[in-house]
Amino acid sequence: MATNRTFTMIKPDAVANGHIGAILNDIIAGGFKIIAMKYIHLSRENAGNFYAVHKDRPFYGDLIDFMTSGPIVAAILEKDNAVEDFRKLIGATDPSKAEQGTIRNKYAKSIDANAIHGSDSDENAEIEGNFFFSQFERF
Ligand code: FUP
Repeated sequence: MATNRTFTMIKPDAVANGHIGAILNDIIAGGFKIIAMKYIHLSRENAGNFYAVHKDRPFYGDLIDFMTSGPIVAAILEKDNAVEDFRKLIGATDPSKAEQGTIRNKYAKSIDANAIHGSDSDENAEIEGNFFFSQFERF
């Protein structure tokens, strides 16, 4: 079932490389409305909790190191069919496989430093948005 909200993070590599503005432009040009947004530096505890689903994967330690290496931009986005359409806009997890013109194709360098996150299901969009934003901030 399509819902109208998804959750995203502009990751530390894209922030450090000066791509926040360009990525937000792409998101807005893609038809998404920004519902909530914050610029924060994740603690190891917060990053560990956010990525708990990956804790047994071989890349988990590197993922936490990377996601705490600098600030990120977290946001809730609204559009019809938001989860699926946003995954299309950002492209494949591995930027070398991401379609031309997608955010990862344009701004990501590797599968770990891949510029941006997008929720993979309506359920996770809700969980991830709630992780970063209080009810008051989500209006
Ligand atoms: P995605 O949903 O596209 O963000 O991808 P996954 O949920 O599979 O992976 C979450 C994050 O783990 C990725 F953004 C980057 C990291 N990752 C790696 O570092 N190596 C991998 O082989 C796969 C994922």
